[in-house]
Formats: sequence, structure tokens, C-alpha cells
Amino acid sequence: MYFCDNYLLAVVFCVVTMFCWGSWGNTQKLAGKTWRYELFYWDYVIGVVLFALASGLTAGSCGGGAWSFLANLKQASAANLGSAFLGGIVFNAANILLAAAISIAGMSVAFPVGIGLALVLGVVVNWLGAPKGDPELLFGGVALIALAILCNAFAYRLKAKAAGGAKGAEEGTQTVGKGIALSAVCGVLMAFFYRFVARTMDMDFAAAAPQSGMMTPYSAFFVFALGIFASNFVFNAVAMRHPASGAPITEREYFRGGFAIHLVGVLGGLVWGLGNGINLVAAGKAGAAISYGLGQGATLVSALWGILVWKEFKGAPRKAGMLNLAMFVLFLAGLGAIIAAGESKTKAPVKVIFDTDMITDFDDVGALACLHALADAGECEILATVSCTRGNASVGAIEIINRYYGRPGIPVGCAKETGVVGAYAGAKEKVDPKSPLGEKRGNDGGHYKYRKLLLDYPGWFEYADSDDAPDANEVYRRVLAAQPDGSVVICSVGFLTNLRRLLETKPDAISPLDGKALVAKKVKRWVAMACKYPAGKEYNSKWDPESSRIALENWPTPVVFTDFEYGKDCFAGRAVAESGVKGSPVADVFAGNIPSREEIGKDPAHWLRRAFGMGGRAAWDETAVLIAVRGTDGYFNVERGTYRMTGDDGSDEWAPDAENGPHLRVTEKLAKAEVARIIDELMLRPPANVAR
Ligand SMILES: [Ca+2]
Repeated sequence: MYFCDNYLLAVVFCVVTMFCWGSWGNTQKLAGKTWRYELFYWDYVIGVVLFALASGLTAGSCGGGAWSFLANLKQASAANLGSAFLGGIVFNAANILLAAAISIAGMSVAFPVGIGLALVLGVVVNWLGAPKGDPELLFGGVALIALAILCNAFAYRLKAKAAGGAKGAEEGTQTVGKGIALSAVCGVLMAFFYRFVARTMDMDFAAAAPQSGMMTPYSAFFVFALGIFASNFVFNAVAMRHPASGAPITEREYFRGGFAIHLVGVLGGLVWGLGNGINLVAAGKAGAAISYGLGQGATLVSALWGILVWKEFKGAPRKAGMLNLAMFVLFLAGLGAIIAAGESKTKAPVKVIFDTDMITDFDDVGALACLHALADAGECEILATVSCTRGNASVGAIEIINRYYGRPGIPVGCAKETGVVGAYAGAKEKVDPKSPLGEKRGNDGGHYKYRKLLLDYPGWFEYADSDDAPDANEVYRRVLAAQPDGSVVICSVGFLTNLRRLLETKPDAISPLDGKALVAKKVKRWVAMACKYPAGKEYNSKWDPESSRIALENWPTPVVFTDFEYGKDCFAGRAVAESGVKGSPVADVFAGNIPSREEIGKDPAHWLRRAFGMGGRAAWDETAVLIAVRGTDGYFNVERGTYRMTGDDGSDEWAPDAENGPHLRVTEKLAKAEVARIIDELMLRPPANVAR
């Protein structure tokens, strides 16, 4: 399946969509000189179906595999097929009314009134469903578009009055009423069709296969087109027997038309289909604002055709021209405001504090790499990176990765006094940073990778001994106090030591609030990689059990867990290990610690197979970053309940409570291999900034 992967090309595609959607009406005008719109509309619908089929069999099938047109259609679920088909029916009802309105009132009235109203309704309905975006800008924009529609309608009335002088004013007024009414009903229907189609499509084109039962844009478009075609036997038959203007006609008339006149109608359908097809494959890459704005701009393109080329307002009073000019200005301003409203809120990067152990395992490195890649993409802002262990090289390792991604200034901190100390979770002694590196073996071998990183990247860090770093409490409090209320996401991928310590802080010079109140005020959500489902011991929660208990019992905001069960067979990082990238601490750590395919293959029953799948290392920590920045929608299912520590030995249990549980735990929705592939892709992205 072809899809657009290039931003500039995607924007160009959206411009083409605008012209296609704004120009197909010309074919109706062209045919309309000798040919009724109802007859034109049959050919138009045939054109749409032909385009959908042809694009599916060509662009929609190239590359083969699960994304190709026919294979995808075969596995589509009945619910999705039905929904896309229904979308076609609703669209056709709207579009045939639009064609009727064009035949009476012209392109320069039918489009602004009909499609403009659809735009206004769409915004209002979406807002009621899920209020998103700046309401003042959004509804200011809606008001401007509504004014634009009124200007256009008044201009149309002035024109009809001027023309109706000879025919009689009453007939003129009636026609105006009919033209406006048809456009308005069209607008109402047009506002609803897209949701039926949108929910059937999997737009994550980079995945190996669409989600089971979901359709590609090509298949969805084809089924949608079939819905248009089938419903036309009802809608257009009614339109022909009860025409909006003129005498009733029969199907026989259609076959009296010449080849050329049919061709014009088919061309209209092809033009509309082209606009729709490339909009579907380009919208994701161009971004919602661009594709939406340019798509709606089609309305103005149509109006321009109507006024400038078809001279639909010829002979109208000067005032009508002024009103139409006002329509253009108001419409553009309204559209701009609606787009700005969406941009201003929905695209704000997620503010993240990252809390990691960096002591033995290295999914922490992958997680921090993902976080930086997401920050490069503008999806998040990294407020601080702190270590929940002390007396080791953890802070230096964090600093090296921050610097690799061009962000050496991110505040770092470290746990003090309590929790895990030294080279591994059960160690009692701190690591002397001046002692020789030694060999990679035994329990200490886990920390070898981080000590080696500090030797390999000298000058990239300030704290060879994490105990020299600032207190994580101070970092947390300073960062939280400076942020807007309810805005910070904490992502913890290590022990819960720092979270407990933060909750226990007292009011100080940084903030008059104690730790719990500060968290309640500033933190939106805590995403934790911790705990064992349904019960048992998990590394992050078991090694400082008292801190785990205090943090879990007292945390005042929503918490989302990605637990041992989720990450244990979600393997990522082999792609990074085998990438051969030089000078990357991330690639170095993965290459140095993921066993080769051969080693794993030789030893299928051993723990290597369970700890390291062929895809790499269990991606516990990376999934936490994904959830912190992108949320759970689309990737994960969630269950509600409570994770609590049982006893003092580090055991926990999950108590399900679908109604009132304060915690969420994620389970598989998108296949884990696909989640791992998204993680791999993020880890493989080269840094956007180099400030070393
Ligand atoms: Ca970790």
C-alpha cells in the first residue's frame, strides 16, 4: 500500500485535495447547460466508485502483504465494513442535496452555506463530545464562519431579487429559500458522515499489519464508495421523481445522454475521488491542522469558481459583491481561528520528570532514549532526570545520555539516605568511582556497563559519584513549584524511593506546600513501571518495600502501571544493538548487553530466551515512557484497581475494582511486537540537536 511519508509532499497532497474538492462542481456546471443534475449525479457516483476501485488495486496494493487492498478487505470485520458503508450512505444523502443546491443556487452559494454549516456543526459536536482546544478561539471562529454564511445568503437574496424583477419577486424568494434550505440540510448530514469512516481505518501505516479487522484508507474508501453507489438507487431515484426544480424525470433519460456528457459526470466523480484518496493517505503526515484547514478551504475554491468563472453573481447589485467579499474574509478568519484553537492546546508537549535506577538493567537507557526522541519530535518536554539509587554511576550515566541528545542542561538529582545503594539492588556498599573498572561478572557485572559508559564518555558528565549530585527532593520540588497546576507527568522506571521521599518533604523556601500537597497541585499523573500481577514480587517495588508502600498508599493523583507482566515479553532494542551507530551511548549499551541471536538460539530453554527475546531486551521501562508521553489510547487496554504492598518482604498484589480503583494497569491491545517496534523506531532516531 502506498502512503505518503514525506511532510512536504503531504502538504502538497492536501493542496491538491483542496482543489479537487473545490472543483468537481465545475463538471456539474459544465454538464448542467444541457443535462439535469440528477442525471449527472449517476455518472459522478460511478466515477467515485471507479476511482476507489482503481486506486485500491494500484496504489493500495503495491508492496503486497497485510496492508494490500484485497488481503485487507478480506479480513475486515463486519462492523467496520458496515460502518464505512453507512458512512457512504450518509455522505451520499448530503452530497446529492449539495448537487441539488448547486443546480438551483450555484457553487458560490451551495458550498459556503452547506459545507460552511457542516464545519460549524462539526466543531460544536466534537466540542460536546470532548472539549479540546481554546474555547474562545474555537467559538470565535465558529461565529465568524456563521457570519460568513449569512453574508453569502444575503448576497444570494440580493441577486435573486434583482433577477426576479421581471419574473416576479415571489418566485425569486421561493427559489432562494429552496437553495438555502437544501444547502443547510446538506450541511447537517455532511457534518456526520466522516466519523463512520474514520473509525474503521488503522492509520498507523508503519506497522507490519493493520490491526485485525481494521481497514486501510483504500479499503475503507472503496466500501464507502459502494455505500454511495448502493444508496444512490434510492436517493437519486427519489430526487428524479420529486425534483427540487423542473419536471420529474425517469431513468430512461439517462440512457439518452451522449458519451461526452456521461464522461463529464464520471470525470467529476474521479476528481472528487482523487481529492478524497490522497487526503486519506496524506492527512496523517501533514498534521491535522494543515489537512483540515486545506480541506475546508475547498469551500472557498468552489465559491471562487462560481463567482469568477461561472459568473453566478452577474447582474447582482454591487452590495452583493461586497457581501461575498466579506464572506471570503470572514470564512478565512474563522477557519484560521478554529485551527489556532486546536493547535494551542492539543499540541502542547507533555511535561515529564523521569525517575530511573540506571544500576544494573539497561531498559532504563532505552526509556531515556525514547523520551529524548519524543522531546525532539515536540511531543514532550523533559523537566528533570533523577536517579532513585545512590552511591554508584547512575547520575553520570543519565548525564551522558542527556548530553548525547543535546540536552546537557536538564536538572539531575539523586536519592539520599535511604533506598538502594551501590552496584546492584542487594548491595550494601557504595561504589568507589576511583576504583578500577575490573571485569563484568557476578552481581557487580550489572553495573559494569554504566561504569564503562563513564570511562568511554569522559567529560560528558559532572557526577562520577551519584552521591555528589543534588538531592532529588530539591530537584522535584523546584521543578514542580515552577510548573502550571496539574501539568506534570512523573515517569518512574526504578525504585519508588524518590516518590516516597518527595511525599514526605516539608514546606520550605521553594514552596509553602508539603510534598503531598505539592504533588496533588502540580502532578497530572504518575506512570510507574512497578509491581507484579496478579501478586508477587517485582524488582522496582520489592527492593525498597517501605518506600513502595508509602508511595502507593499516599500518592494523591491518578497512577498508571506498566507492570512486570506487560513488559516481560515485549522485546525491543536488538535493532539498536545491531545498528552499528558509532559514538552513541545508547547503541553502545544495547550492543554490549544484548546476547547475539546465535547465543540465544543455542540456548532455547535457558533464561536467555526469557530475558532476551530475539527482538532484544524486555522493554519494561520504555513502555512507561510511551504511556507517559502518548497516553494509553491506541496502544494499551487498561484495568482499574489498586496495587498495594502486602507485608514487608516486597510482595504486592493487584485488587481489581472496575468502578473506583485509583490505579490503572495496562494490558495488551496493540500486539506487543508492534509496541516494541514503535519503541525501536524511537530509539533508532538520531538526536535532533547536537550540543556536546
Ligand atoms: Ca529501571
